[in-house]
Amino acid sequence: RHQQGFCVFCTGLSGAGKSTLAKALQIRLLEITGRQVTLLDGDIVRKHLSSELGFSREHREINVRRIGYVASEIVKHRGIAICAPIAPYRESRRAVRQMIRQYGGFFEVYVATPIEVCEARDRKGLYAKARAGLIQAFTGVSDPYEAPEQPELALDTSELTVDEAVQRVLIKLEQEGYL
Ligand code: GGZ
Repeated sequence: RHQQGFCVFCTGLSGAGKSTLAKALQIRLLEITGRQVTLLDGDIVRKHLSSELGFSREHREINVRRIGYVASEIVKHRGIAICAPIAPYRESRRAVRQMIRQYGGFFEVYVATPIEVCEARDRKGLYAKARAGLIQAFTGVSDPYEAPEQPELALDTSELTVDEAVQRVLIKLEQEGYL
């Protein structure tokens, strides 16, 4: 069967649950399709591909476009890519969408967990540091996050289990003919 490549692009605040969703989705997609799934997680990409970049608007946009470029190469070759950066700017998400759409499917998943929940979780203690002024330009605290206006899917992980969230993504992919 003719298989198209596609990209699931998760965007949302730090601590929203992007990585958790992305990892669970990676496993499920491998189980269902038997195809390899490449995960481009925010912190891993920063380590290997964007280690010289900080968190200014300019640097975030460069980082997100790099992720988009790698994902577009994967999709071009009929692969499956899952991206999970914060990607706070609409403009760079739009650019990534455009890059990928010429080769295959693009699914923007807004991981819309309220900041109060992200901050209460504060799994890495970053919100506390940001509030204390120890981290500057922290998304949602002292730096913007432009919420997606028309994502393919919006999920509030404070109201869903990981499995339920994964299931929602899978249903969407199936409806669009990618599974
Ligand atoms: C936001 C920051 C910052 C600032 C460090 N603002 O929850 P984490 O820790 O593991 O994931 C966050 C990660 C964000 O990197 P991304 O590449 O996803 O961001 S972007 O798409 O905007 O380029 C967080 C950590 O890095 N972190 N400082 N100031 N997040």
